[in-house]
Amino acid sequence: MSDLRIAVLGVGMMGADHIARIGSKIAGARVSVVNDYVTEKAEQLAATIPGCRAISDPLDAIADPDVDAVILATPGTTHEKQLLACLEHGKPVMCEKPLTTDVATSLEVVKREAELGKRLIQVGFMRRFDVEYAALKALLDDGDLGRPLVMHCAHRNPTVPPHFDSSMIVKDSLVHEVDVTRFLFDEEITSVQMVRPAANPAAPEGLQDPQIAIFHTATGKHVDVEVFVTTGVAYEVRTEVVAELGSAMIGLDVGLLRKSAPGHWGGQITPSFKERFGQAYDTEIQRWVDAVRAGTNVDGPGAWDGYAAAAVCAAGVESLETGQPVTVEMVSRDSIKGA
Ligand code: ISE
Repeated sequence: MSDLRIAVLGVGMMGADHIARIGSKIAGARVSVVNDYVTEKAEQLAATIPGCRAISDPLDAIADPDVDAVILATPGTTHEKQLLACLEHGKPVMCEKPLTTDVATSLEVVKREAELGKRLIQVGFMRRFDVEYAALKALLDDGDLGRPLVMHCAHRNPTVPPHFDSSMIVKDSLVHEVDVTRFLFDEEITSVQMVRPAANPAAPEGLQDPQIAIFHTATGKHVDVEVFVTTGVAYEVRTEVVAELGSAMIGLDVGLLRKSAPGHWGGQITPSFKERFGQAYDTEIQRWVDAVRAGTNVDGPGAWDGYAAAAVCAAGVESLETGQPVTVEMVSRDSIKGA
C-alpha cells in the first residue's frame, strides 16, 4: 500500500511540529503539500521535504489530486471553510482545536459531516492519546475505583503569546479539561462557572489569570480546574480523580529524580506542551494515519466532540463576565441523524 499523502495547512508551531513528526516517526505517510498564509515560509519548508510542493491557496491545497488527507494547523477562524472543503472533496482531516470558533458553525460542520453518512473529521484533542490519561481512563472503565465523583485539575503554562486574552484562556487552554472531562467520564458537561481570583501581577494588564473553572456533569459530578497561563515556571498539567473507592492522580512529572551537592533533590518539569504531550501527538497522528489508510478515517475525538467543547467554552466565556454558573446549551446528539 502506498504512503498516505498529507497536506499540512498552517506551518506555525503545531504544523511544523507535525511535519517533522511525519518525516521522522510516522509510518505509512508523507507530506505532499504544505500551505501557509505566509507563502515564503511554506515554500522554504517544502524545499526541505522530498516530493513536497507549496500551494498558496488553502482550498486548492485541499482539492489537489496529490493529497489524500489533510492536517489543519491553521488559525481557528479559517477552520469552518477549510473543513467544509475537506467534506466536499471527501478528504479525511485531522483538525487542531478548535473545530470552529463558535457554537453555531461547529454544529453546522457536525450536520454537514452527518449528511455525508461517513466520518471524515478528527479533532486534535491529543491528551486522549497520552499514556497517563489512557491509564487513568482504563482504571476508571475497569471500575476498580468505583464510581468517580470529583475531579481536580491544574493546567499551568509558563507563558502565552501576547495576543492571548481572558476568553482565550477558556477557549484555548481550559478546552483541554473540557475534553478530558467528557473523555474520562463519558458524559456531557451541563454547566460552567468561572471564578476570578486576584490576577497574577506578572500577567499582562487586563488578563484575568489565573482562572478557576467549575464544571457540573449530566450525572452531577463536580470538576474544578485551576488554569494559570503566566506562571513563569514551566508546563504543568495535573489531574486527580476522586472516586467511591479511592483516588488516582496523573501529571506528577516524576521522571528522573536526582540528588546532588549542595543538598539538591529534584527532577525536571517539561518546558511546554510540545514536550509534555510529544508522545501523545506521535500516537495520535500514527493512529489517525492508520485509520485513514484502513478507510475508517477517524480514531479518536470527532466533530461532535469539537462541537461539545465549543458549547462548553461558550458557557465558560459567558460565566467569565458574570461569575455565575451558566447552563451549557447543546442540541441532543440523537437529533442529528448520523452524528
Ligand atoms: C495551547 O494552544 C495548547 O493547546 C496547550 O495544550 C495548552 O496547554 C495551552 O494552554 C494552549 O495555549
